Amino acid sequence: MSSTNITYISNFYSQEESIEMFTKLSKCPFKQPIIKVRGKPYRPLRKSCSYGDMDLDGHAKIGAHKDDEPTLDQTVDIATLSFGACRDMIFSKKGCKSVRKALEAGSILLMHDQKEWTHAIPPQPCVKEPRICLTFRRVWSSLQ
Ligand SMILES: O=C(O)CCC(=O)C(=O)O
Repeated sequence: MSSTNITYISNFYSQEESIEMFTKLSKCPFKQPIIKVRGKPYRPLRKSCSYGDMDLDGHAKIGAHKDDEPTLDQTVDIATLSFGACRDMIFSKKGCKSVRKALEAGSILLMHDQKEWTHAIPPQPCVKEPRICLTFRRVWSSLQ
């Protein structure tokens, strides 16, 4: 697993803490803004607010992508906390076998140097419950 440059810790929060976090976070003002994908309006099944995302159920998905925006400090790990439903994340790199990792409630995922890897949340229609994730990144306040 280390070849994907991730560290995964299950039970970073206890089950009780994780349920409490989910309950509190559910009250946050998550919104579903209409976005444009290849010029066409699209309402994602993922709700967002400034500090996190909520997947309404297993139909919500994210395509393979890299978190490589120029505004992100690539020298700092990206951390994701997961609450609620367990969803999978798929890590892929050209020429390597993809790695599928279940992100359990109360877990933390650290993505280290991900320059060569993409990650995706595939649809899992059997998942009927919502999931909330909080993602922490260091963003440059201004480009130098
Ligand atoms: O849902 C997640 O845990 C991660 C979402 C994601 O891929 C991202 O924020 O770049």
